[in-house]
Amino acid sequence: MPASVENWTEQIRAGDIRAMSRAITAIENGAPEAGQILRELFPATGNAYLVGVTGAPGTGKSTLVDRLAAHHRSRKKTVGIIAVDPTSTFTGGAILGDRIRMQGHAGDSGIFIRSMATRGFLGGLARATADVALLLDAAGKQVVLIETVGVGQDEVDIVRLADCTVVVMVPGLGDDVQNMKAGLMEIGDIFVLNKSDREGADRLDQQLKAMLQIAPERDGWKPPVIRTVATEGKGIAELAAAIEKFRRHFEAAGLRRAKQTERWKQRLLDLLEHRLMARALGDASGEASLDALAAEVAERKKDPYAAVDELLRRAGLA
Ligand SMILES: Nc1nc2c(ncn2[C@@H]2O[C@H](COP(=O)(O)OP(=O)(O)OP(=O)(O)O)[C@@H](O)[C@H]2O)c(=O)[nH]1
Ligand SMILES: [Mg+2]
Repeated sequence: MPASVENWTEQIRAGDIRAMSRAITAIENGAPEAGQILRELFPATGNAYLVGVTGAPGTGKSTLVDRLAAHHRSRKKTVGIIAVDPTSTFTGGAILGDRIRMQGHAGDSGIFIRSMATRGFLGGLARATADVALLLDAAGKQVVLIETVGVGQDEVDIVRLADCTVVVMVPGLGDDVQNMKAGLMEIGDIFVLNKSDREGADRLDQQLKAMLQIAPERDGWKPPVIRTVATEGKGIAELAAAIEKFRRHFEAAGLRRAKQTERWKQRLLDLLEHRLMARALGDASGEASLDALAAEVAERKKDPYAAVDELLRRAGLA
């Protein structure tokens, strides 16, 4: 291992912000150093508690994450925040708003905030997010909060990384529990009814609770509904307490290891898939040859099975 990488990982472990930022950029770009660094860091991971915060756009996820972070900081816990936007292909726009909102933490070295968006045609945002979470873990962040929008496959994959998933809902979006995406109900360990200062909060509260009543219990845990007004910091302590209760429930029931094994199984599959794809298509000419083959298939000049055989052969995999 080059001395520079060794140095770099030491700086990350010490929580050096510049070293961490550079490593995250390397992860996002799929640079070879990223793999080396993550290998070096891995033995130092496994201590952070990962909380996923998801929900429809504008429900107040960033505000909640910001308040939760402040809650932990007031208890001297170090915090990492990853704001993931699968709908954006570059960092900016709405995410920039998050940065500005979170500037209240500027100058606090106990908190590290990073936005991530999709890069490259091989995708892999969930994989990059998982790697960044490992990096924050190795850097000693005790709580890692991962904010992600919506319920697409990317988001579900991202949420799967978390030890605890918080689903955020608000009254008056017209998305009554009935026509809410089923996916959200299934992934939530805790439901937050944010903007509970707004009209319709009681009704949504009742609907949610009725729905959760009939939902099958998972591992002896009944997801609670926590009412918050994130902008005013109301309900934040209750939310933090619910997350803590969930953590202890899993530890007491001895389920944490089983859940982690399942999580690593998913990650290994994801890493394998990515490695194989990268081998078949990874270099600069990869996307071009994929486009060319796709065009041939679309024109019925070639069948898709032969096209994949060709890709595998070129990569020396068949
Ligand atoms: N009335 C009220 N407004 C809130 C509350 N929480 C957040 N907001 C406002 O709702 C708007 C969206 O909040 P964000 O925290 O950016 O929501 P988000 O879910 O992160 O948004 P995206 O990341 O764009 O999906 C902002 O104007 C907040 O000030 C709340 O509890 N009550
Ligand atoms: Mg946000």
